Amino acid sequence: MQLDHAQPFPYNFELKSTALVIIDMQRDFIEPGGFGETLGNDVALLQAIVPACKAVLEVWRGLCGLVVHTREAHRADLTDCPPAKRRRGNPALRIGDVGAMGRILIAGEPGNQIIAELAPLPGEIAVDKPGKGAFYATGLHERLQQAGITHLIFMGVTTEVCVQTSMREANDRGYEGLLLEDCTESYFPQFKAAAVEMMRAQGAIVGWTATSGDLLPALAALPAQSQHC
Ligand code: C5J
Repeated sequence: MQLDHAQPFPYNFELKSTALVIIDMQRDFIEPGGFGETLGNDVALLQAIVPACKAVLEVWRGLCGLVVHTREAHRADLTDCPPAKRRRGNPALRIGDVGAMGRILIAGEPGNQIIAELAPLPGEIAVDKPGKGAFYATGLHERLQQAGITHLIFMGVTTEVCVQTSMREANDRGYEGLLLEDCTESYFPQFKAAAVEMMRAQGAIVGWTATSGDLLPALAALPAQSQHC
């Protein structure tokens, strides 16, 4: 299958060897009252991409494509949280502190759950990642290799932090990555714009970009495949 309008040039992929990777669509970043908002961010910016993400996820599921969800999450005892990460900056709440939705960025806490609209289904891969990238200390690469995955289509938040880091990690591991521009967002629109430009610059030095409006018609033309159902 080819996405003719992908940038900087058409993107080719096969459904059976492609995973949809949804980065950190967790309540604490997306919902009012969560960690993101306590940091002074406007979560409405991130909420705006939920319908587009949901539309892609539903079609992908209908085709039995492999789905990967990530959460930025640490163990309750913080043994996987470098002190430098916890110390950084001057936030009102630090990783592990108790916020409005439980302990900040701690696995299993209410705020650490993926938002209901995109909640993982049984059989989908859900990864707790202690870093910004989806490949650091998660075993994700091994699971994707076992599943025969060579291509990754990315959605999620935030564009210039966990999404960009994950795409760069994937690129260094040999995956062909594509970012859906209308399915990713940042608290800082100028950072999103810069990150998108950076990834596809220099002949797709990190990967490709396209929109859900490019992907969905291409997927609609496909028969369902059973490999990942
Ligand atoms: C951040 C993320 N921004 N998921 N996390 O700390 O991008």
